[in-house]
Amino acid sequence: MTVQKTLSILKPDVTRRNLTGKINAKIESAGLRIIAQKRLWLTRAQAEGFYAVHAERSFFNDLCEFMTTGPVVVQVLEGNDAVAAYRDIMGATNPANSAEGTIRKEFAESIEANSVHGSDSEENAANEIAYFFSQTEIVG
Ligand code: IDP
Ligand code: MG
Repeated sequence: MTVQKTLSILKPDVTRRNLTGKINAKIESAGLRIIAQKRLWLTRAQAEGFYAVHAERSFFNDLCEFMTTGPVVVQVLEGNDAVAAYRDIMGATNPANSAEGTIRKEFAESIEANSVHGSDSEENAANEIAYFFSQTEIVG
């Protein structure tokens, strides 16, 4: 096991339904520590930049639109194998396929409005963290 950091985003469907605390409780119950956190209203350019790897996907425009419909909460999570650990508690992208007890199973509204983002590799985590946070904002 290695201590890792990962980038989490609580998406606009979470802030709209006032579920920030409920999701944070699930994150902390899983042993992950929230070592940086801020609430932002992403611009279209910020959303497009963040999801640039998906630029060719059919859902890219809708996704960027959705991500700017309200505030998000961006977070840095730290813990043992944090990248995989967070992906585990997030559940599958499509909540119809998410396992019981996962965040998306419990809270996601749809495959698009699926409540949370989590980095999918340690390398992407480092890039995604740097996209939103400066080193001085991360307090482990
Ligand atoms: P992930 O968030 O589970 O890593 P990705 O494939 O990286 O899933 O997709 C990024 C985000 O794009 C998803 O979380 C979801 O919000 C949205 N998305 C993915 N696939 C679809 C789709 O088929 N239709 C609509 N939105 C999608
Ligand atoms: Mg992804």
